[in-house]
Amino acid sequence: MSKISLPLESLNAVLDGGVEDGSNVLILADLVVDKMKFGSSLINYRLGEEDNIVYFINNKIPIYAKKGIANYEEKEDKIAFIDGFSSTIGKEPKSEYVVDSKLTDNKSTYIEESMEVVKEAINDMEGWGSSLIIDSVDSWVGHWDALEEFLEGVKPELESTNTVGYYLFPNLGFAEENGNNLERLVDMFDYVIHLKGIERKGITLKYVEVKKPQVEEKIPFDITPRGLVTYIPKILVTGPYNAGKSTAVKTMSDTSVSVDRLGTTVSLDHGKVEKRGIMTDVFGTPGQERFDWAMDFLGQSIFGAFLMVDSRNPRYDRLRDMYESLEDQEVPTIVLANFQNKEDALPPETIEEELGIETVGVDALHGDNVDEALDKLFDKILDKHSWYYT
Ligand SMILES: Nc1nc2c(ncn2[C@@H]2O[C@H](COP(=O)(O)OP(=O)(O)OP(=O)(O)O)[C@@H](O)[C@H]2O)c(=O)[nH]1
Ligand SMILES: [Mg+2]
Repeated sequence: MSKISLPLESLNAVLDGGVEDGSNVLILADLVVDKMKFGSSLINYRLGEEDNIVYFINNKIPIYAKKGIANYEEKEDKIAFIDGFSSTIGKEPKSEYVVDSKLTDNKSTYIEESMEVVKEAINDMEGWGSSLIIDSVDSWVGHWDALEEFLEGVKPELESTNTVGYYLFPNLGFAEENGNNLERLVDMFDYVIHLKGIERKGITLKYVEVKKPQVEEKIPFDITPRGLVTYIPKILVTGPYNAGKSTAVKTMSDTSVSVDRLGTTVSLDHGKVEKRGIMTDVFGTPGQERFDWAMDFLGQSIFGAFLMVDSRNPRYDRLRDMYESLEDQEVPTIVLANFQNKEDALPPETIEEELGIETVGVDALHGDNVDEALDKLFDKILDKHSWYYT
């Protein structure tokens, strides 16, 4: 048995590398999560890992699903579509594999035939190591016995061909405590991965909860055109006037925007950062006290913060005030001791001692140590962020 990786690094990390070969994986997606995009990301990723794909579609005609697959033309011979839908709407199916029964007829007959076609398609795939995608389980709701038979019937095929079966299922109201049906589903699968979404102060937080095996850690994520990333919605760069906040936002970001007048920030800096499979939005506040409203406004639902210091002249009192409000909200914070390229800069150790907050020395203008500081803050945030969701 070997582990098959999924398109999200931190998810693989909590699963010790991914899911077992030959297993059945239920992917339960809350409605705020675009299940279709998740499915495409999974397929694109597994194609990149040289998998063959058997893609069973029973909720749209396959042509719509093809659109989500990157380099479809190039990979065409690696993907077998099973059209489980056209017959239902009376359309001529064009795929290699077809389920003739209609979804609207006897469900058990439909599911049974689907199983036979899936088995055939898996066995036809050349080479070893594949992914089976079932999109979607929702039309089988209530037909739990038939679903169970399907899973059991397909399982030996998965195992003998080193294939993982992924079953996509929109969460149409299986609330957490909604007992029996969910429990039964969880029993049937080897893995249950719940893609959740909650609304927090105007931000939709999406995160992965692994229900089976039960994993405590939650993984915030987002779906980008290039695939899945761990997503941290808001990191703040704050600190006194002229400490180098705007410079730091610019240096650490792939793309950024600042609104400055006569060299001082009058609105928020905003940058997008993507590294180590983690994406985040970074916001820099204006440093002058007359702009403290920006902090009040941004200070809600911050995931982490950099407190920027001019190491030649740390304004400790102002910094302590600023830190207090972050501390109240238990925001993971790192002090950036900036201007380390200047002779008269105090060393980060001195500042850390004075403030009692983890401090990293940086030169924001030239980017020295900025990546390291980001890594540290990411780790701090991901270590403790599970409480955001409770
Ligand atoms: N030499 C050097 N110059 C820096 C460094 N960081 C920032 N600067 C310069 O310091 C000046 C102020 O930097 P900003 O990034 O605008 O400071 P800020 O904290 O955003 O300022 P406000 O928004 O007005 O509070 C700019 O001229 C930067 O180029 C650094 O590490 N080394
Ligand atoms: Mg600024």
